[in-house]
Amino acid sequence: MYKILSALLMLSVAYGASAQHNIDTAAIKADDARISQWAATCVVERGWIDIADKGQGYASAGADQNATGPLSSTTPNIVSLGDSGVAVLTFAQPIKNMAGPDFAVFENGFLHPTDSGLAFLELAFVEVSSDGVNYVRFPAYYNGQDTAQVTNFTYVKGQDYVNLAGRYIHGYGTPFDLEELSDSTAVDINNITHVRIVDVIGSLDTAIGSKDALGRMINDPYATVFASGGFDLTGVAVLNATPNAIKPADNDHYITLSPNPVKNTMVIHADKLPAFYYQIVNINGSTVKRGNAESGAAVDVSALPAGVYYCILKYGGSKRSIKFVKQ
Ligand SMILES: [Ca+2]
Ligand SMILES: [Ca+2]
Repeated sequence: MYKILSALLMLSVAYGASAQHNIDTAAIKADDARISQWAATCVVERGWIDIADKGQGYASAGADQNATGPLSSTTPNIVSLGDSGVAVLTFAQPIKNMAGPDFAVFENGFLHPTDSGLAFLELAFVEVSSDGVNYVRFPAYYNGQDTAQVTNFTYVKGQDYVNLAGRYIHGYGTPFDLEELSDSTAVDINNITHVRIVDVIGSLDTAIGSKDALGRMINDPYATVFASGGFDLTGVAVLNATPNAIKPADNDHYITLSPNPVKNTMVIHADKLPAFYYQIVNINGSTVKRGNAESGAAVDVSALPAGVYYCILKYGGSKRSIKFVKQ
């Protein structure tokens, strides 16, 4: 206990007060109304208690099935991955790329006792596959300091970790948007069958540590010499921002938005459709505007905050989603 308290004191001096709370609007709460399913199966290949001292064996806390089904509402139900450990999860229904984030990964991090801008977090890479063989990793970025090793007593800022699971505390999932992988030919982002979670080896030693998408060392707690070392997976939730699957592009109904990016007024061109219903959804999956329209309709978007949106058009039982940027 003394050790923990002195570590806290040291850290609060080093970091000072943090303005931004660990939990922001992008975090996915475990009871989010958009959650349509949780992982059905989980198989873990445990990593090392300490990758630099393999004689200590593998992490062993928790059981694989602790990561399936909804999050436990009481104590975190974990399975620990250990250094470089891997979890592969499958789902009753394939995950599709819908408007906004498509799934969220939960870990058991916790807040600093007095500074809600800091938290103890353990991070993991996230990869997806459409066949269980070929995986594509979400590009991960670490923007924090890389001079002092983050240890088992260090609290960090979650916003320094981008596209890394575990960036939020227990009960709040890190969102992942398949749209970000739309250029990848190795997976079908409308048919994701497997999600793979890979523990970040937090060591700043370039010989053993994990690197981000730009080749930078990721500073994550190391060494964590326990049976519960490494990323502690608690669950993976699939989000379903809109009730039905969006059909792939339909050549019979060529639809465009202009201008894109847009400042004030956006025109929806859909010459081959007599009429349609449109819905503008923000990156969090919330509908910000909707209505019935015909091709050439001008939609006033001047009041929307700048950012990425999706315009969803529904017609004759079909649906089409087009991304646009509001300036
Ligand atoms: Ca998406
Ligand atoms: Ca780790």
